[in-house]
Formats: sequence, C-alpha cells, structure tokens
Amino acid sequence: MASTVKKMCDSSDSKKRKIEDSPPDSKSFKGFSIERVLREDQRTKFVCLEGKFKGNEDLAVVLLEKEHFPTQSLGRLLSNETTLKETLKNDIYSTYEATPPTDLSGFKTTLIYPATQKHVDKYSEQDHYIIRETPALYEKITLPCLESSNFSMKWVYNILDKKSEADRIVMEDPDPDSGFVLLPDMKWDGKDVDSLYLIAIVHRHGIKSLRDLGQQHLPLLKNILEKGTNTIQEKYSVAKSQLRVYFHYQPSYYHLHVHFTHLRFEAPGFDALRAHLLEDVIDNIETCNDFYQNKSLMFTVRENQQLYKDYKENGYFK
Ligand code: M7G
Repeated sequence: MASTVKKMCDSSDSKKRKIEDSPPDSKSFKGFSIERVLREDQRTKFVCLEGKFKGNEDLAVVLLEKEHFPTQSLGRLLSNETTLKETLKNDIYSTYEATPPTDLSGFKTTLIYPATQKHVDKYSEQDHYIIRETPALYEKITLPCLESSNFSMKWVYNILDKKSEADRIVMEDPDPDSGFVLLPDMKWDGKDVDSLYLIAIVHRHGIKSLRDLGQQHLPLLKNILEKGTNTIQEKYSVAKSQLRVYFHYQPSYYHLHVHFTHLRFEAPGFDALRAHLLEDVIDNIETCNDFYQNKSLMFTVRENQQLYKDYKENGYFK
C-alpha cells in the first residue's frame, strides 16, 4: 500500500515538475541544450537540431532558417540603422560584417516538441532510395506499413475542428464531401509572397493519399483547384499561372491535402519524385476511373524510414 502511495506521489510530482518546467515559454529558448546537429544545408541556410529542455527528458527538434531579405525594408537595411565592420578593403572592393536592426535580423524557427524518434529520423541527414511501387507492392508492403507506423495527425484534426490555427484560415468550404480548409503551410512565414505556401486540407476523413483517389473524388478535387486558386489570386494577387498545385506521394500525413506553392519557390518535395500536379491527377482520373489504383508510382524513401526497412526486408533492394 505504502509503496503504491509513494508511486502515486512520485508520478504526480514528476507530472507537476513536467508542467511547471514545460518548455517552451514561447518567448525564448531558455533552458534549451543542443544534443546534436541532425542536418545542415549551407546553400539554403537551413539547420535541423535535436535537443532537450532543462529538467525534461522529451526530445525536441528545432529547424532554423535564415529569412529572405525583406524587399520593403531594404532602405532600412542600407541606412545608419545597420552597423558595419569592415572585413576587406582592396582598391575599389570592400566587404563587411553587417549587423542589421533587431527587427530585421530574425530567422524562422520551427519547434517540434515533444518530438518522436520519427521526427528525429525525418530531419536527419541520410541517404534516399527510389521505390517503384506497383499496386501489388502497395497492398503488400506500403499499406500495412503506413497503417502501423505513421505520424500523428492530431495537428490536422485540430485545424479541421478549429482547435488550432483557426485565425490563420484563409478560406473554408464546409461541405463534408467536397469541402476543405485553406491555410498557410507551417513552412511559410506568411510574409514573402515569392515563397507563398498554403495547404488545402479536406474535410472528408479516410482518403489517405493519391492512391485512394477515383472518379467519386472529382468534385472535391475540382473544388479545391478552383476555390483554392481563386482565393490565392484574390488574397495574395498570385495568378493560377504562377502556382504549383500538387499532392505529395508519399505524404508524411495520410489525410488528403493539397500543396499550393509559388512557382518561384523551390519547395521541399516539389520534384518529380514526390509531386503530382492536381490538374494532371484530375485529368488522369477523368481518362481512367481507377488510374491511381492501377498505376505504379515512384517515390523516394529515407534509409531510416520504416517504409525503407519494410521494402528491404521484403527483398526489394537487391
Ligand atoms: P506532407 O506531404 O504530408 O508531408 O505535407 P511533408 O511535411 O513531408 O511535406 C504536409 C504539409 O503540412 C507540409 O507541407 C508541412 O509543412 C505542413 N504542416 C505540417 N504540420 C505539422 C503543420 C501544422 O501544424 N500546421 C500547418 N499549417 N502546416 C503543417
């Protein structure tokens, strides 16, 4: 009995401690310690880190990205508000280390907390491999794998149920069959239209991905294309002819959603091995109702992804 009471005290103590210390305070990274750099890209000025907050064993994944130069503030950047430290002077050439005013020196930060091992794996440096998934391989390997091990979709349901990001919704069609919510993607800071990135999340549950799509979904797909592009034109003045509108295959989250990105922005996963243009998808289904149930689909997997391991175990990689 005593030991049960002690156990209860311990667990409520640790719960209390966890809540009190529960980071982040959303004002700073107080108490954060970096455990390792997961991935770094010098060209895009992007770094992924794994770390922990003091007094807490939960993993945190942090993504840091340098922001674009804000075109509307270039005048302020090149004014006496910026201080210069000369690093080279030779004839007519000089270079400087520039320190801009604090409100123009921020960087975009994404915190995933508490992160799972799958998040750590997703953002780690690793090799990629191509898979050509036949319908039979989808049934035998992909489907069981994604049913047993995929990312939680709580964030998706929070958006649909207006529990999170309700104030960020740009447009909604509430129809349960053909409706969707359009809002800025987590990857977009919402400032620079050249890197515009929105997602349309369908209200209808149970459509996992492109693989599930057929003739019955045409009204939904056409609705997303039409209302999504019109809304983006009205709100951000970006014409349909400057938008990439596509699905990812494989997605990370198996609740149907469509990506809208500016043509100028080379978003992660906009390439031939992952992106399937919505208009092509509509066209393919109109040509053949069960196109996506019969087609072999190519995609890449990361070496520490469960899907890669399952294909490997089944002898796919010789
Ligand atoms: P995906 O193809 O399933 O996965 O797309 P990916 O992340 O591998 O591309 C999901 C999209 O949803 C991505 O573009 C994410 O940046 C975006 N996203 C993910 N989360 C967790 C959120 C979120 O909480 N809010 C918003 N607005 N977008 C998110």
